[in-house]
Amino acid sequence: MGILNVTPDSFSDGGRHGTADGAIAAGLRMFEAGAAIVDVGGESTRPGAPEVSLEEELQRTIPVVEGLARAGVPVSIDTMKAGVMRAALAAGAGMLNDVSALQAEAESLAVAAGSKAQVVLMHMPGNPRTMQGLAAYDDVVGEVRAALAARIAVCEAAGLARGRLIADPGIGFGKGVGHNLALLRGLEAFHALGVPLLLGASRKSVIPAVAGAAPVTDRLPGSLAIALRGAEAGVAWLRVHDVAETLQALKLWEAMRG
Ligand code: 7PJ
Repeated sequence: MGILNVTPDSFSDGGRHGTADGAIAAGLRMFEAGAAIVDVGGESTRPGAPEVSLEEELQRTIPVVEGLARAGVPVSIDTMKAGVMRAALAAGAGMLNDVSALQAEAESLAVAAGSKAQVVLMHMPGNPRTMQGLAAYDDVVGEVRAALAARIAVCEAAGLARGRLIADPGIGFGKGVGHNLALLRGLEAFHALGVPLLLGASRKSVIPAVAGAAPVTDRLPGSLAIALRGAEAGVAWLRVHDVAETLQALKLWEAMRG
């Protein structure tokens, strides 16, 4: 999954894609580099980021979703807003990626259930403004897994077939360095959820926390190390900024596995 941020304030590539056409071209390049899907996001979820209005988020994302879908690129929409989900589905998105696991807005569950889209349920305590104050766990793997299992049950009860669900431990969302590392160490435990897993750690702060200060654009080596850990653990989806580089690493990893 290639990350396509269409926000002016995203932490790792904020403002790189000034226009819809520029963003569509960047998404096409990711697809051509081998991304199976392009994840379009119009709201920064970095800790403390300002809220974005529905109008603003629609304006940022929908022309890009439409352009990519029209070009035959599979599209995921990274949003916590039911209105953005609805518009993105109409514009051709095939996957809903909600870092609140369909909890931020009451209608999101029904929008997802009423669609045919795949749905990524990510773990985040609270919301992007409160999550870092909620980074407290006795057993982070067990607690995150239990929370995801509860969301899967809610989705199934709402008519969302389990076969459409993907679970994600939410690296960096309401977690400290030790929690992130414990989740990465314990990824295999999440297979008990019975759905494919997604891992998003590309350029995240766990990398400088372990390896020493590095600006976001200098975190490719750490991002690749985590991607390979995800592959080893049998994660189905890797959400990454650097598609070609990640695929090169994965191909070598696979060829050496025997
Ligand atoms: C994630 C996400 C993630 C899923 C972001 C960033 C921050 N969606 N959206 N998983 N992270 N499913 O790109 O670093 O880890 S936004």
